Amino acid sequence: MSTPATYETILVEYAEGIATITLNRPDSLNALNLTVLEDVTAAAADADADDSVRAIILTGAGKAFAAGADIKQMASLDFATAYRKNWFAGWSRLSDVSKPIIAAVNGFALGGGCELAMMADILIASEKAKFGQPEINLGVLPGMGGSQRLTRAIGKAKAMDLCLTGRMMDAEEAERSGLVARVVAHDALLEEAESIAATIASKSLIASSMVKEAVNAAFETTLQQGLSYERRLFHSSLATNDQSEGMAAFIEKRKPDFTDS
Ligand code: CO8
Repeated sequence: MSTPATYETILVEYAEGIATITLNRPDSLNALNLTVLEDVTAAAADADADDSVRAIILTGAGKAFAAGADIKQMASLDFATAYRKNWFAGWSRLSDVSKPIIAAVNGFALGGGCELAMMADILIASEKAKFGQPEINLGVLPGMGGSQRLTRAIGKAKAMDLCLTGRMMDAEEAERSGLVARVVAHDALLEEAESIAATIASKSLIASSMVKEAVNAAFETTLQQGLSYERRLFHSSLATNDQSEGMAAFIEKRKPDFTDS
């Protein structure tokens, strides 16, 4: 595999088709500042462009995934600057990544940290994980998608509860609510994330990217538009060598050898 670039606020490792991006500011509970934004989005774009990477894991060092936007940096931010620079809009670059992203939530995922996790495609949580949108305690509101993605993920009742009270929800409640796909023992979190990533990495990259595109389209379209979009993507998949190989392998009772073509 190729060697990833190095960054100030994150660790990046490539191994066996998986890029692991670790938020690495444990002293501030991986609070998200502009450098973190630039580092994470650049590392994710690099991994997306690198042919040796087939899935991406995003996690945090220490006891937090990320405890939100960096309050110390944000405290002096004024309206004019934030508005003119469209402050923190750059996080949307993560949504341009076509390869599947797994958020392995190891601890606190609060405010922008919860919102960052929700930008991933699959969320798995350590039993120690805690989720919340505590911005209201700071006299502000979610600003990186908490009011939108959380509401779509867990519905109005729980989203209002979390955003208006600022309370935290534990991993079990997060799974029950539909925010996370799996909860695992804390020490098994990375292993589980790697196992999911390896499973995805063994598939056709074209098919996994199309799955991601189709599921995400469900949040942007009416049902009829979404069904039509999915059907057209399916039709397109018939033009790939991986479709011929996948179906031939099934009929010949052997493992497919996908070539991402
Ligand atoms: N920003 C900066 N520093 C932080 C943050 C943060 N979000 N969270 C924790 N830290 C720092 C603490 O200040 C402390 O630093 P120091 O040792 O220098 O005092 C260190 O991390 C350890 O934290 P604690 O001592 O507080 O650790 P505890 O285990 O006692 O508490 C908590 C853990 C409960 C997670 C607590 O740290 C906390 O409540 N943190 C803040 C959580 C929060 O309010 N998050 C939301 C921030 S706002 C936001 O995310 C908005 C996103 C949208 C942006 C807008 C886009 C347009």
